[in-house]
Amino acid sequence: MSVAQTEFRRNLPQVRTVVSDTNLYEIPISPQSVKSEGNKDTTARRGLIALAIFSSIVVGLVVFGLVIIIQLQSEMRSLKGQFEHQRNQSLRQMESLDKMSRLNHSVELLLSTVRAFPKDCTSVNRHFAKSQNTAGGVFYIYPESEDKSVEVYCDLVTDGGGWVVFQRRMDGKKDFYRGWNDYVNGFGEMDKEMWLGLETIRQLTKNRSYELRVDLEDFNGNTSYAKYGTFSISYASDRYRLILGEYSGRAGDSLAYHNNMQFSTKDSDNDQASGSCAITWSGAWWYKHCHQSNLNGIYYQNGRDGAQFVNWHSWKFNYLSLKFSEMKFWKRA
Ligand SMILES: [Ca+2]
Repeated sequence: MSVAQTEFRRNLPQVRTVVSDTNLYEIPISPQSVKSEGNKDTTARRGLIALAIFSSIVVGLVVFGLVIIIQLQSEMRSLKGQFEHQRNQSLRQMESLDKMSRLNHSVELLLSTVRAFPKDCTSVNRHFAKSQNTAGGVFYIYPESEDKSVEVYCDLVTDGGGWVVFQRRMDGKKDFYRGWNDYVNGFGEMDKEMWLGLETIRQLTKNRSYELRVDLEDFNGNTSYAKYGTFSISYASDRYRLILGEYSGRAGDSLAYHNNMQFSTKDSDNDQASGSCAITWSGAWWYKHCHQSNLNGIYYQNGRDGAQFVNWHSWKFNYLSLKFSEMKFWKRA
């Protein structure tokens, strides 16, 4: 097309083609009509933009909401975890407290039993001593039943402890030259010079097997001991005969000579001598013809040789008087 033709075409009125039944017409398009089309396009675009903005906002809100929900769920899970942890911790603490409470109850029960009715010196507790010192203390024990107590001194230290002390010499303050009834019933204070009593010794040793231990000390501070694997004494009408087991120790065996002998006092001669050993040697013992030990003899304040004094012949190989003696028995395991 030439420039002239192009110019000619630009000057022609704009037309639009109309199809009517069988004829084809071209109708000029007025400028008003063209303007209206343009406005419609603009409105549509604006609508689309508004729609896009609206959609973006909605999508943004939805995304924001989802993020919040996810965060809340995460927080909830975290809180739930913390709660579970704390609950488990509390349960564990409650279980521990319950266990401790039950343990305390058991200990209290045990202590009350021990406090109330120890059967012998192996089950006493220092908390419930009537009086005590470094070596032991005075306790009530219940060897037969809960109705009948016996006051004894328990040696809780020597040779593992648990010994019932039934004889002690330590300072000469108590007179041991006494008659039958005193030796049957006992005399002295349990934590000082004392004799527990033949009947009590009989009752405490008659049902089970016991060991005997004799602790000795001279006036120079030397100590020694003798032990016997079994120890008991017979009943009253048999005059509390001595029944001993095998000897062990360092002091020598000065009691085997007296094994199977009956007990004698100055007013009850049950020995095998023609006279009264108790009177001759100023004591009370399981005398034979008469003795190799005399721990209930006269207390002499300094070491001195004499068979009437407190002595244990096989330790010193004479009758040197001793400063200290203790006789005690312990329940064999
Ligand atoms: Ca005699």
